[in-house]
Amino acid sequence: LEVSPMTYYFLSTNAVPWFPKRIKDLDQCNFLMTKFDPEMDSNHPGYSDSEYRKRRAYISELAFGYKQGDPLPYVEYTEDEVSTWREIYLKLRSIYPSLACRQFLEGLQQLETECGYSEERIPQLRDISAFLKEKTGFQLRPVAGLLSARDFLASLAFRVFQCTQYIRHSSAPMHSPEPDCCHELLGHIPMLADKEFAQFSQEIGLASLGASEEEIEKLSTLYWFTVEFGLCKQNGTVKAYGAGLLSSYGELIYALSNEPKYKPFNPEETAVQSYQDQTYQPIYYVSESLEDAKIKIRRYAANIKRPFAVCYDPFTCRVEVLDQP
Ligand code: HBI
Ligand code: FE
Repeated sequence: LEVSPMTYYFLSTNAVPWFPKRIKDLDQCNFLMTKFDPEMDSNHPGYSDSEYRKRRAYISELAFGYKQGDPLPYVEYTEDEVSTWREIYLKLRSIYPSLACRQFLEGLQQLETECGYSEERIPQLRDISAFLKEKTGFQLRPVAGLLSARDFLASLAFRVFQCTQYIRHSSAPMHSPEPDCCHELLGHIPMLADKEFAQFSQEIGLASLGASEEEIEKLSTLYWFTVEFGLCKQNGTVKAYGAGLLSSYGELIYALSNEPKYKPFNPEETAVQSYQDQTYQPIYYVSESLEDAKIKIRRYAANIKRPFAVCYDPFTCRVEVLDQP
């Protein structure tokens, strides 16, 4: 795992790593990973497209300049960008009814009627954030790319979802090696409109605060096999609730094709399963229901050893740190 200089300092002195206590502290949770950056990675589909890189640099600046409480940046998307979005939206929309879980379909439906989701335009983070705030208390914050697991998970403790605002390169509309607005807006946002799922996400976040590097690695693996690639049973069939699946036409079909391997979701086992992010997953974890996944994650989190306990106060948006009895 790549860690920020601050985290490295705390870990090397055996201290509890710094973590955000107030929502404003999320301005400090901005350590980006270099993996998949179109400026650094010659395999990135946008690597040799200078126009694309200029566009990405512009949208990155909006995220770098953002401070908690600022209005979310508005991006005027180009024809080319909207056409990439349209292609993805229409393709995925056609298979959601048979493959996505109920909570996702309900969320998407609401986003279509209340938030302007359609193939015609890329929805704005500002509108989505206001919508989510009313539904589940989640809010968005713009981010320039792939964040460190520690910083990404910490924001979930405050019901803040770090959201990229750029779109993938038009030469590869069906696959993106890094998160982009199609992944966030189609994969994650509909699920975050569900109360139970919002709570599930926040609990993973709270469990990560001040955790050791080993625990962060395990929590991010759990996150990977649930929030990103999770399957769950519903009315006797298996449906997708993971955002990595719900934003990838090819992998969504593959994941439910009976071709890959399936295992029942069990946090202790799932947390140490190896995974890769270059191609489809060879294995998926299936939970009995979303509620069951939430209960199991909660039990797992309660067993993580930390010399303190944390408690979120929604009135002040602060994390209270308590001595472990
Ligand atoms: N950063 N911007 C961004 N978006 C994500 O979805 C994301 C991330 N960093 C880490 C991460 N997801 C997870 O894979 C876990 O490591 C927490
Ligand atoms: Fe994601």
